[in-house]
Amino acid sequence: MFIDKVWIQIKAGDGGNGCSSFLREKFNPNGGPNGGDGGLGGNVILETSEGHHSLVDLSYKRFYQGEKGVNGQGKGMHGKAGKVLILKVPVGTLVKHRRTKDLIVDLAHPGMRYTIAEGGQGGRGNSRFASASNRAPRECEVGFPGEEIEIELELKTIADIGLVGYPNAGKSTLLGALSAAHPKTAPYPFTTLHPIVGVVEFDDFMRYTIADIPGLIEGAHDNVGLGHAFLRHVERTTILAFVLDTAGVDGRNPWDDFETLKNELELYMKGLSKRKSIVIANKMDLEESKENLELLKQEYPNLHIFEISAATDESFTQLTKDLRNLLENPDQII
Ligand SMILES: Nc1nc2c(ncn2[C@@H]2O[C@H](COP(=O)(O)OP(=O)(O)OP(=O)(O)O)[C@@H](O)[C@H]2O)c(=O)[nH]1
Ligand SMILES: [Mg+2]
Repeated sequence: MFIDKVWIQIKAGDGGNGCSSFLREKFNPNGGPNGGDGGLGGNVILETSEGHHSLVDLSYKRFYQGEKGVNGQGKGMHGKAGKVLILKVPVGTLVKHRRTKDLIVDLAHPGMRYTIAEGGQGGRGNSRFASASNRAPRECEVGFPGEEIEIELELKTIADIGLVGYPNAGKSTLLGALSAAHPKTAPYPFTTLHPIVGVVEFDDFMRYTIADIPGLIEGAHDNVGLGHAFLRHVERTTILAFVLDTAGVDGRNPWDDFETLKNELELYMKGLSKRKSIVIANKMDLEESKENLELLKQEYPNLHIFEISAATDESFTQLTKDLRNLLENPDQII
């Protein structure tokens, strides 16, 4: 299951209570106060994890609570702090106040940690209240409450390249060919039902990520097809790669597809269609694609167009290198 939006209630652990007690020994029957402090309540922390690709793990439960600090005890024993609760989220998770929608933090990098609710301080034991005028205080504090908050988590995938295209254009076939990801591919529309991110790795350890999202069709902004729901996952990509069915297998043509796709992006988010873009002219193994490609080039003489056949090309080494080059030098893209 893929879930990219969820709201949860969080409460950090309360502090442990302070203790009221007095030293009682055989030869010291009226010893001083020795009640220990309560332990700190456990914080609740959000942590990004590269092993998590959706917020599904947080969708089964609404309420998450940090552990309470242990109460203080006699003989000056302070209570232990409550255990910290760590909630793992995918990289690219935006954390907002549930009601105001104000952004609290953008967990955009791997290994990021953010304390979303702090545990309460432990209450002081009676030994803390001793003074010259009151050497036998009975007073002690209860622990302070942990912070509470309701948050909304929204995943906006962060990838270097976002594949955008009509259903069946070959986006998933391409992702499978370029990376180690194994997305499902099939000759019918809407095979991909949720975003998948693949990683392309080089011998010098450079790596970049590619996000494959469900296909878009005209009217997506009116919720036709799968609608715009998944476009948030290409909002934050550096380069958009429009994957076109150059052969027009489904009875359309690549230049109209390109215009419609750009239009849908713009209707989803103003300015998105102006993002640095390239075109991947796919299905070049089919005869009809040759003429269509020439017409596409005539229509868009300045576009970066890569001609490929995701299904039949034997090597994608050049394409992966070219994409790397563009990521490292995005100014080359007009
Ligand atoms: N002839 C030919 N067929 C291709 C090529 N690339 C993909 N296909 C076929 O086109 C069909 C759709 O491919 P997918 O990769 O599932 O397409 P998609 O863009 O991910 O589609 P959705 O997930 O539905 O949006 C599959 O049957 C592929 O085998 C290609 O270069 N040449
Ligand atoms: Mg697909």
